[in-house]
Amino acid sequence: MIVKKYTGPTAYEAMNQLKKELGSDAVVLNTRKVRQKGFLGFFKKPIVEITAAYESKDSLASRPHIENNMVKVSNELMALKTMIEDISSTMVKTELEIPVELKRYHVRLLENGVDHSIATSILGELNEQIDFSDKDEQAIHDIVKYAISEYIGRAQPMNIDNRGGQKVIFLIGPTGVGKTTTLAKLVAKLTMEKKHKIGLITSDTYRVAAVEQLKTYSDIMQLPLEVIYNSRDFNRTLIKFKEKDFIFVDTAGKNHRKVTKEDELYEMMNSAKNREVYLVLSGTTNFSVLKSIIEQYSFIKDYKIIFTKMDEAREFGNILNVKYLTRNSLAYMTNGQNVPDDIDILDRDKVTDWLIGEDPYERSS
Ligand SMILES: Nc1nc2c(ncn2[C@@H]2O[C@H](COP(=O)(O)OP(=O)(O)OP(=O)(O)O)[C@@H](O)[C@H]2O)c(=O)[nH]1
Ligand SMILES: [Mg+2]
Repeated sequence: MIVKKYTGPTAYEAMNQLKKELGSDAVVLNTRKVRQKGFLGFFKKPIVEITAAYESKDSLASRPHIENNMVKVSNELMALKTMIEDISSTMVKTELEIPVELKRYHVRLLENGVDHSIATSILGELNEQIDFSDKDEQAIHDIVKYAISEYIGRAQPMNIDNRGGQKVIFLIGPTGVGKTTTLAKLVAKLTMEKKHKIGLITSDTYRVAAVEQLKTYSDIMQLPLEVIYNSRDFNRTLIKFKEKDFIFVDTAGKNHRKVTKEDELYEMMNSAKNREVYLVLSGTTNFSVLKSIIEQYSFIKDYKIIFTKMDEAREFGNILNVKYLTRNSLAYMTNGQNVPDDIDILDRDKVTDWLIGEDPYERSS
């Protein structure tokens, strides 16, 4: 049996070519649209590829048990067909098509720092669901905007309803991303409500200055601060703080490549029953590093995400990139060094506008 591929601008033309060469006995195994190869192929119209199998007359005649062989061939064909269907179904997924109506959104997402495969997969999947060819500009814009904002999801800030008992809040993440500053912002905002009892813990004993840094904030806000060195200290401090509604735990920044679930920090985290964990990521970190950070922290399932230093970030695409990859909720965005003002609950509509807006730099005005 021989398997051959025929391509043409349309299925009709590919089929004609096939019939001319193989005759009408050939069996069509699969028909699919493919992109032309090479970089420029992405911009060209897809072509149709037909895969056909046929048995050459000579070989059939020369076999002694033709009937048996036909059964065998037919079984083989079935197996081959299944195999090719499997291959082509995975190929279609990676070759999602961006229709001309969505091209400009694709370009904008890329310009705004959304990863190529993520942008392609979001818009390509949208195109598989919705026919854009009969829609006007406004309708297309609304659909794309809605889709992106669904991917970003509703922000999940700190739940300050603590009827479920004392809440322990951990800020974790790489070095220097703004964990301590962000913690101070969150605590200061909560203190302003004047109705919660708050305790602070730092497990960052790695740097002398780190304890000092949090001590300064705890003095200003008149909140107790405990320094802990291990999980035994942590449990003791929880007991000491048993009257508190909220306990905030600042942790030492760690090179993400050295993060493991055996670290004592995670033992502590697991011993707090009612906890909220925030993974703090900087808006200035590039996507390939962010990818390896989220990979490294993936053993923690329930963390929410805070993006810091958005005032220094050039693009906002990483918000969508990280959300798309982790599926974890986004919570806050920080945009400056001022405690407590420079923090906001992540605004999905604003982020969506930045991602598909005409001018990515408009946001800074
Ligand atoms: N521009 C800008 N700077 C920020 C922001 N948040 C924090 N910073 C600055 O980033 C620097 C590091 O902040 P820290 O809060 O000490 O960071 P950290 O994650 O606690 O650092 P380590 O504990 O050493 O891992 C400080 O100079 C902060 O003022 C922000 O939203 N925007
Ligand atoms: Mg710190």
